[in-house]
Amino acid sequence: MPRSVKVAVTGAAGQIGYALLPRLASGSVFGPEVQVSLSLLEVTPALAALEGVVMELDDCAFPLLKSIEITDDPNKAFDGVNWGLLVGSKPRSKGMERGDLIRENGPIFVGQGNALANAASDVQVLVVGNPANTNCLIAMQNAKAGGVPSNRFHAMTRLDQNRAQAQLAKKAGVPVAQVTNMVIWGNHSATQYPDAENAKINGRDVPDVIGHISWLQDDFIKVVQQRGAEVISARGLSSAASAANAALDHVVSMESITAEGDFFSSGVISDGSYGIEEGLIFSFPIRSYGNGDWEIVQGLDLSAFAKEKISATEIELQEERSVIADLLK
Ligand code: NAX
Repeated sequence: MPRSVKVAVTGAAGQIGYALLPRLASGSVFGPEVQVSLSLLEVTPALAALEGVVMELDDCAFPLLKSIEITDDPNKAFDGVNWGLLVGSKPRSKGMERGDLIRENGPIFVGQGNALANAASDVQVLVVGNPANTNCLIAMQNAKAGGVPSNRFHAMTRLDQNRAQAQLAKKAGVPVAQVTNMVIWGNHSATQYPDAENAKINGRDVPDVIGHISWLQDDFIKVVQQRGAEVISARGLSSAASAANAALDHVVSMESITAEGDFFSSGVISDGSYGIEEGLIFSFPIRSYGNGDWEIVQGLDLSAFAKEKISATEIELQEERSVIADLLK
């Protein structure tokens, strides 16, 4: 019998959901031997639209798609799941401050954190919905009481990593696959620090290959930090295909053992590595063991420039946490 995996996707009727679900169901993520059951969560008013997405998934006739359930109840959505992709959250509306968005979306992740107690014992969670790091912190803290280990929670910074790799590849005129060891430090926000100093192109240090240090310390960082806003201004909608792709890249990385010497970026609970306050959800370079466990890669050199950037993003995360302190158990 083929192995099977049950995946919950929240906000499944949204635009990232639309790009994510066919690829999950097609077998391109878990491989040709693994059947996929989808458990899709939406708010009640979006269930009708979600039915339409389910019709389309049916019409794809994916041989590996075992079942699809839809619900507006988080307790049902997370029942027995091996993966929880927490995409759903309210978008930032016109004139809304970041603090308002944090307050608006925080309670969603209290409820979903509690409901994750119903998940399978090997559950892994990826929070995509913004503000991703702080939402992840809320879900992680609230899931603790239900026995879900804190190391199962990740906030997505893989899109930022992919964006940074793409920019470096363009600048160096090399295929993107040659850009490795790309770490995004900190928050998935405009304070994130994409670290070119530790990245490699074909195994060589990026500053040695590109040489243009002022570009690396200025334009490169700004382009990566502002890429989401740039996509919105061009498309009129936020990144969806690339966000879905990054979420699936994260799943594939976590389901595999990271190659010796390599790492990828993910927002995980800080253990104090690199001087970051313990307990924050902070994006670090991590290596996966392929079974849900991971480690933060130690020993990367950080210049004074890098330390200053990393400190700024840590302070932003501490401030975000203070806005939702009452939601942390
Ligand atoms: P959409 O507005 O298209 O979809 C969001 C969906 O979530 C909607 O269908 C909505 O009904 C649903 N939803 C809202 N509250 C919910 C709840 N309590 N339970 C279940 N579903 C709920 O947004 P989309 O473009 O799909 O983006 C989703 C989230 O990803 C947003 O918060 C967005 O800011 C965030 N992003 C995060 C990225 C990252 O790199 N971490 C990048 C892309 C994206 O901007």
